[in-house]
Amino acid sequence: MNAPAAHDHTTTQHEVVKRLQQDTRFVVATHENPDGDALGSLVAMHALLKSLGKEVEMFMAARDLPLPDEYSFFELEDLIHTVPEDIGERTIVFLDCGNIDRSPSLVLSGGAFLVNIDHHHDNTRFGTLNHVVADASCTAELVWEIYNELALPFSPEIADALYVALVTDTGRFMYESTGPRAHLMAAALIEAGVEVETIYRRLYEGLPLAKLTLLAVALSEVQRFDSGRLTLSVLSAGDFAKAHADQSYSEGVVDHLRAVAGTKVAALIRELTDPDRRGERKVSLRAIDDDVDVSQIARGQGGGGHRRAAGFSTALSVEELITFLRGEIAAQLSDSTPLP
Ligand SMILES: [Mn+2]
Repeated sequence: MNAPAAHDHTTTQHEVVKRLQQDTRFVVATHENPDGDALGSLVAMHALLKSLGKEVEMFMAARDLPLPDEYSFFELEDLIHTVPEDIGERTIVFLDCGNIDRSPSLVLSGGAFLVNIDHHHDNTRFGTLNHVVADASCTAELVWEIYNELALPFSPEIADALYVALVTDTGRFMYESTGPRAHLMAAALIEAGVEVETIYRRLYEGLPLAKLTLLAVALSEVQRFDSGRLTLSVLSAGDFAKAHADQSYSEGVVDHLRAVAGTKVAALIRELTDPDRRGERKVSLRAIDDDVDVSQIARGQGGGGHRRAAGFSTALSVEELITFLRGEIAAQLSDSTPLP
């Protein structure tokens, strides 16, 4: 049996490769609150450009640092927090960014050329060149394929970065997005030296006690609506303070909510604690199947994401949010599942 073909996106991939080869100065950037895929893709693309002999800097907002503990091993080289003076002459490579508004690097849109490499189906195609592959398991899969096209070797550190992106974005190879390419990529990376168990420990063990405390609070405040089809929890700024928890410690909480029987949509509402974002809340949404498209709900509030995993920020109160979410779910399910 032949190996499954690469995605049918070879044209844009060639165009990306041409750009990377021909241009000389770059900035690489990703979305705010970067996750494993964002960071792994960023680090791997930075290294790729370096190995092509390019001048490249990595843009990340100061407020996204320090990175969450599980990602603290990522080495962020050539890191900048402000827009370089010569931005108008640089090519910007955006990674894993569905929507330019989700990126604090919005200001970077003054670049000479924007390359947009992503796998969000609702990507707004804000780039000059858009390499958007909705059925890729992660953005890092696309970066890995670019390495392959260029026949560039990568260091064990880059293999680790790509593997972390792959494992986290596929829910450890369990989400719907996990295709044959994801497993081929994993095999190649393990052959390149990834130590699977080391990565497992970095990502999922050695967690700060405060993270467990915060999870306990979230689980003790679970609420269910409409016969349980909406399962949600709320974390206030006070909950974070009491648990001595960073905002990033809430990562993964929503997956516990999704797992409850009868749930169609799980939501975690958390109040932001940054002084400059007081009163704002972040909402993480998960759907258990295709009956509800949570990215559509998120877009209604200026956010976005995948059909089964999406999010948005809002100034709405908790009560308003719950009303909004129940209404959106009811609207999407109106044909098949009328409210009792
Ligand atoms: Mn991703």
